[in-house]
Amino acid sequence: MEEQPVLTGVEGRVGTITLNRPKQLNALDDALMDALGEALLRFDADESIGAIIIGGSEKAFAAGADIAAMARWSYMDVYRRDFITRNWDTVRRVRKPVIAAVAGYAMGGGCELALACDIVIAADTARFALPEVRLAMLPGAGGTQRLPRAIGKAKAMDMCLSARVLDATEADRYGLVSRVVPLCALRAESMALAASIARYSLPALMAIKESVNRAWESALGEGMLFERRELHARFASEDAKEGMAAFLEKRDPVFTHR
Ligand code: DAK
Repeated sequence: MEEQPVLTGVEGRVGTITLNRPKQLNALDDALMDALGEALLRFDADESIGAIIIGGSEKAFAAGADIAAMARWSYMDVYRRDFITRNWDTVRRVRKPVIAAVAGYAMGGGCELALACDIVIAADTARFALPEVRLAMLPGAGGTQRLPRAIGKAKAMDMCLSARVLDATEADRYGLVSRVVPLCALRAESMALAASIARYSLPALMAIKESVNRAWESALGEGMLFERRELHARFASEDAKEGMAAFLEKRDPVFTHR
């Protein structure tokens, strides 16, 4: 029987997605990206899910776009099929928090996929690089755009132009990842973080995610205005009333995600 390119699971309010082409180091081909997008959208639509984790194997989160597939394509193939935009951008449509749990290689498109997630937890074995220049390609799934915003122009240029590989400690120092944990703790730490996030009010999480992304993608004035409107909108939320009442009554809040 053919292997599923991604495996999914549910633990409490957390949806897990595991990239599953271990022999190809989770190289991202169309079948995998289609399946990943489908799983992300399914969890995003599922009322019982509050946060999503994307992980890979111990050796590789993902070693990039599938070079064997790309080697066969012409300009017309990728233009007409809208390569990348068609199925790689799905992660950007997800409104719930998405955590990348990265062990081993996060190369090229694998690094870009991690960058497109909201939080990156790296095992101490994680290795990040945008080595497309070695193929005479370029990081075309957001690498030249998200990386400078995440770690600054100088370091992004260094990574994109020299194919330099960052270890987990450097990636942490540069702000590419949120935390580094021992490999043996990656799964448990990612799950604990996701579960703690998923306990909060879902509309509040979605509003926070949207506001932070607005900061990332717009000028400060625009972002501040957006944040203010999102804050005002919290006053229409049942959970916000409950959260404040619970604080004043010195008890735990019971959120209904409304
Ligand atoms: N694609 C296909 N197969 C891959 C692969 C990849 N990216 N990475 C590894 N594999 C396969 C290998 O071919 C090998 O297969 P077999 O020979 O066993 O059949 C198997 O996985 C194990 O790999 P290695 O034998 O190489 O394993 P090592 O431990 O020795 O080395 C490595 C691990 C990660 C250092 C090495 O595999 C490596 O350098 N892989 C390639 C990394 C890379 O260059 N990644 C960037 C891919 S390019 C675009 C938008 C986006 C992109 C491009 C265009 N446009 C909008 C136009 C994005 C491009 C990329 O991501």
